Amino acid sequence: MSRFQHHRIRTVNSLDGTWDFVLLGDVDPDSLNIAALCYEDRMAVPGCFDATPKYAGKRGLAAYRTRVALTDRSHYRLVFHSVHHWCRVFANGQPLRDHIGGFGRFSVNLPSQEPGEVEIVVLVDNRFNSERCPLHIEYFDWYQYGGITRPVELHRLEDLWIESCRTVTEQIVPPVLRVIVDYQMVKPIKEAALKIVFDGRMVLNETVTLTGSSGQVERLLVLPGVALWSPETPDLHSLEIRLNADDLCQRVGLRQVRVAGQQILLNEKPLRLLGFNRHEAHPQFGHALPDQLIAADVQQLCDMGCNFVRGSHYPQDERFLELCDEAGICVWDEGIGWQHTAEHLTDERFMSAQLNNLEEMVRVAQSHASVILYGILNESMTTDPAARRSYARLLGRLRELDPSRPVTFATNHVFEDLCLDLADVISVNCYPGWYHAEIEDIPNFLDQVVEHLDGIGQGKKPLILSEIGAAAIPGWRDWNEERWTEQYQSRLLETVICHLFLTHDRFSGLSICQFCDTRTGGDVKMKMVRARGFNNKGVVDEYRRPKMAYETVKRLFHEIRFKKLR
Ligand code: ADA
Repeated sequence: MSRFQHHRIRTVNSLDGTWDFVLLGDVDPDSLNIAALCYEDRMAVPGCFDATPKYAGKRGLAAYRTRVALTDRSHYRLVFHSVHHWCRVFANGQPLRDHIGGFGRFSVNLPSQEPGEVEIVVLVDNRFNSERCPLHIEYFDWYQYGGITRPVELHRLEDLWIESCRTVTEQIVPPVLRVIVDYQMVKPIKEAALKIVFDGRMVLNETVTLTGSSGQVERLLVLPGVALWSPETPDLHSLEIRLNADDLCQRVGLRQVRVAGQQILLNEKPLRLLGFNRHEAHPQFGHALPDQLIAADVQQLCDMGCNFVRGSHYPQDERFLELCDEAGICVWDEGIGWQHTAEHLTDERFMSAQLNNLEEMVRVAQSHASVILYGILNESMTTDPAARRSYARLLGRLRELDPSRPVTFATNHVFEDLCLDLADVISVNCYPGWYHAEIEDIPNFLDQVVEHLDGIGQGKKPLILSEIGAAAIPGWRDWNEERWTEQYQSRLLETVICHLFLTHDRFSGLSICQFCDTRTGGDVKMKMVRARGFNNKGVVDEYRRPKMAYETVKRLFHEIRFKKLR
């Protein structure tokens, strides 16, 4: 699925292409006879059926079908990089697993069978149903498309295979890399040959003892002279793991990220993060962005001088993370969430879906140098004492899954928030100059945020302005330069950037809301404040055509990053 090849030995077949398709509508998946389905249409995979003209805006249960050829009696596994919102996977009519939530990678092992053709059916449900899929709720301020939205692969597995590999830079001088290999097996194997090849050179070749049907092998690699990764010099190295007849190839950027006082340090140097909130959305592709568009987004981000993206508000596509690794763009990867109530946060079904979503996010993000920060639950009810336990639980789980990256959450009520002490980095969303006050009031408002944090004892942590912005209708320029004009948006962002980075030095980062315009979901009330049915706070429109603010941000980010102006 990626530009980078993850397996040289293991056979991986892409199942992307055009699958049989039928939109069944308001049907209960449990009462469906899938053998009787009649596939009257074809649909692209990856793709969002409700972003195509024929099915635009439609919600319901859909069925996708394809056939795969199994060439021998090995073990086979389907890997789905994301399906929205809920799905059930069948092989030859047999249900194999359900999955909750889009934007997450999951796999399905096929039952062992004779070589031959297997019919794969995926029931996909893009309706809002909190019983079945509590992660996707109708009121979110982005349109939640349905379909098989990221690539699908068929993996042929040996009796023993590498499940995943996590790398952690333990030390930077000289560089020391911890390599943690998770394996699984289907037949008892006591010993295996483990080989590690780094930048084409064999650095480890030994026999390892294996226990149980799954386990972990951990080794430290001392790598003197190996160049480190940073936004300025995004050096990547190849790491190839071989365990008996299976392999996994990754690209590794050696870098350490940690929080020290008010700073986020990357390789012990303070980061100043300049960038955007980015949605994976496009009117024609929905969430299923094609390679060309993902690459074009990265081009535009680089052109503006960005070194930071907040993945708003869900885990980003691995193809995007790979390009960020290459481009030196730091990423805040975030679990799915948008303005959850205390009721959600205290609902065990919601919490367990969240925990699963975070696990899936970390499994993908952990091997990407670009991911420097994890976030949860955008703008949820952190003013309610009942939320604290859930925040502590989710942030705690993230730290357990990956202790090498700091954790945060974006609050939209910083002055009343009860959970700030739980985060490593304080992240504040606010809209002075847009939803309240005027552009001239922005510096004072931001100073009040800083004072407040100092006052409540949270001033000794790094601070990110995780959202701020103004909507501009693409092409709308007007003499009065009022709200909704391109001029107003440009002036607001100029005021913010100058105050944060040319006048002050308190903020570690800024992610402007937002990179591109996005179709909104939500109710009538939401649609009434979203002209065209879009959140228009992008500096490029939904087709990525630049607005006036694009040039303004570009000029300022370049001055700050490359001319080192203060
Ligand atoms: C919130 C939210 C964003 C967006 C923004 C806005 O801060 O986190 O997703 O909806 O508001 O544009 O109002």
